[in-house]
Amino acid sequence: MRQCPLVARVALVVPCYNEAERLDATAFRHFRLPDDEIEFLFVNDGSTDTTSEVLATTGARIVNLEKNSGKAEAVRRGILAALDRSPGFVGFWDADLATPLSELPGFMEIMGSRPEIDIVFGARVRLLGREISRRPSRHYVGRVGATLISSSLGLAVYDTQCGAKLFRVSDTVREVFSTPFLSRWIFDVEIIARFVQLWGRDRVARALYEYPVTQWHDVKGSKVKSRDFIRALSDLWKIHRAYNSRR
Ligand SMILES: Nc1nc2c(ncn2[C@@H]2O[C@H](COP(=O)(O)OP(=O)(O)O)[C@@H](O)[C@H]2O)c(=O)[nH]1
Ligand SMILES: [Mg+2]
Repeated sequence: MRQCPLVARVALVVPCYNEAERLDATAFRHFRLPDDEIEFLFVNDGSTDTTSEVLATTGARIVNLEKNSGKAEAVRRGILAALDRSPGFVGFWDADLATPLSELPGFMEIMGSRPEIDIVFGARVRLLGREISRRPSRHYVGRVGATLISSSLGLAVYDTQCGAKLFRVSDTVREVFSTPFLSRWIFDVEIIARFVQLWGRDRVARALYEYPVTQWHDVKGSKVKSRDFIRALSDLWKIHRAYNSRR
């Protein structure tokens, strides 16, 4: 049951790099939360296609980055812009809606009923009765990566790479997003590493909730290539060194 009766304001950042073909502007324009207010903030990350025209039809706030800076920086800049208007919750969501927006009320349900939870990460767990369809190659590579990530962080996190995440706004969130990330590929891991640095591992383990989404599907046109797995491994090592040595 929801503990806080007030209507919350939620700002969701959507990073977009050449998304003209994939972006479903209508889905974003019509989406409403049942109990809360939602504001989308699109970050056009130096797209070279007609993304800016498509984004204009959403009627939402747009942050334009002059040159392509990568998802990590696009999300970070979007979150900082969103925080300017003091929402209660900020998050980010992949433009291809691989996680449909219909999952967001479930994230808010957790935030509303569990005040000790400050971070909700979507998790792609393939269970019967759910619609989680992921290419087998991406699934297995992803599971190897997830296992390495979890042992590097020292946290039993199952899936750091689902593109659907929500945070309860606090000074810690402002600090986590205040400076550029080292990693272009797995900044989601770095987000956790920053929370661990500020709060300690035990508190993060109590404040982070992995929400098993009921629907998730691979959307064609992914910009992630196989060689990015190697880059992700090297980023994981970079994050491990940078944040573990400072702890
Ligand atoms: N800003 C920015 N976003 C990107 C870039 N590459 C991918 N994205 C965004 O990150 C999200 C996920 O990208 P996608 O290619 O679907 O990756 P995948 O789902 O992990 O295979 C989408 O919202 C993309 O627009 C990039 O270079 N810059
Ligand atoms: Mg995708």
